[in-house]
Amino acid sequence: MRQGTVIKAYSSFYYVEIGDRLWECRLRGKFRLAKQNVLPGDRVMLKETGDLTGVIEEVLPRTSVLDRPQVANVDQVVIVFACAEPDPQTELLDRMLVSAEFAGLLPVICFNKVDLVDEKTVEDLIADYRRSGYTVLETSAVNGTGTDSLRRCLQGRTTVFAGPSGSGKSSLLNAVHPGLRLKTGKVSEKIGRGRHTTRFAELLKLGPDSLVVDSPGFSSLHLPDIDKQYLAGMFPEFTPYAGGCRFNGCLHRAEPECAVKKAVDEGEVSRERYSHYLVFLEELISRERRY
Ligand SMILES: Nc1nc2c(ncn2[C@@H]2O[C@H](COP(=O)(O)OP(=O)(O)OP(=O)(O)O)[C@@H](O)[C@H]2O)c(=O)[nH]1
Ligand SMILES: [Mg+2]
Ligand SMILES: [Zn+2]
Repeated sequence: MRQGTVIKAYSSFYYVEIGDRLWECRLRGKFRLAKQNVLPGDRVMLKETGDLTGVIEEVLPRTSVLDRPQVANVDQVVIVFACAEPDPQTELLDRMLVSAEFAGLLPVICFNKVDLVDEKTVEDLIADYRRSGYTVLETSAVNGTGTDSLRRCLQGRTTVFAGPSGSGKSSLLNAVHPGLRLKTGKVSEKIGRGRHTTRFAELLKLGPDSLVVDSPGFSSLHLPDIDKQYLAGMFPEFTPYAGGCRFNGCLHRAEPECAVKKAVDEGEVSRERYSHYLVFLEELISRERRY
């Protein structure tokens, strides 16, 4: 048997890299029966069936798995949102931050297309996130702003690029690494959204120990099954206050003497982020009721 890494998967084929050769593989039936997905980034054992063709016999243990986009064994998520065209949806961004945290991945926020808006707009977008302790990059794939910082941030890691269609994920990857020549597509003028140009998640090599996954954009995201008590811990800016609430197990919703709510009222914590927290909390609670 040989060991390799799944680069991409489509229809019922899995492309597995071993050394610098690509093997076209199928899945052993037991995976289909168990409904176990084999994902880009997975390390697998395969049995040779012909010239550069094989059957995947085993998936090796994963260090991480992200649900959307579905990838295995990455250590960082660069969440790309455009400052405009399409307009950024901060609720989706906050969902993605929570999901990255839940998967144990380091999130980096990348506000792209800074060339399309004035400085004040960029600062307003970024302020809440920097204040919350996130790493935030400002980039433009068109004029090169921030591409050096982005390249440095990818160095020595395996990173997945995630975000809405048209935010510029593929364009940014081309900007940091022109050799990739990824396909990009114009944002529709009529509906102001991307055209889903990237169709499959694909693992790409930037250097000997730097890998990235370019992935298809998405516009909605189902939260993972998080215990409602843990949700607040996934909003890092709540942490310094959470211990000061009157009730143990305070969900920072309608409880009296809630230190998190007080911090929101006093402008210490972003009201918008807090309102997203409440939306997510309600989703998790109504999901618990259904089970
Ligand atoms: N003005 C401006 N346009 C950009 C920038 N980055 C990307 N674009 C444009 O935005 C459009 C979408 O870019 P893509 O790179 O295809 O976006 P994507 O996120 O990969 O989209 P999907 O593959 O559909 O998920 C293209 O027309 C790009 O030229 C930028 O920094 N500034
Ligand atoms: Mg793309
Ligand atoms: Zn509270």
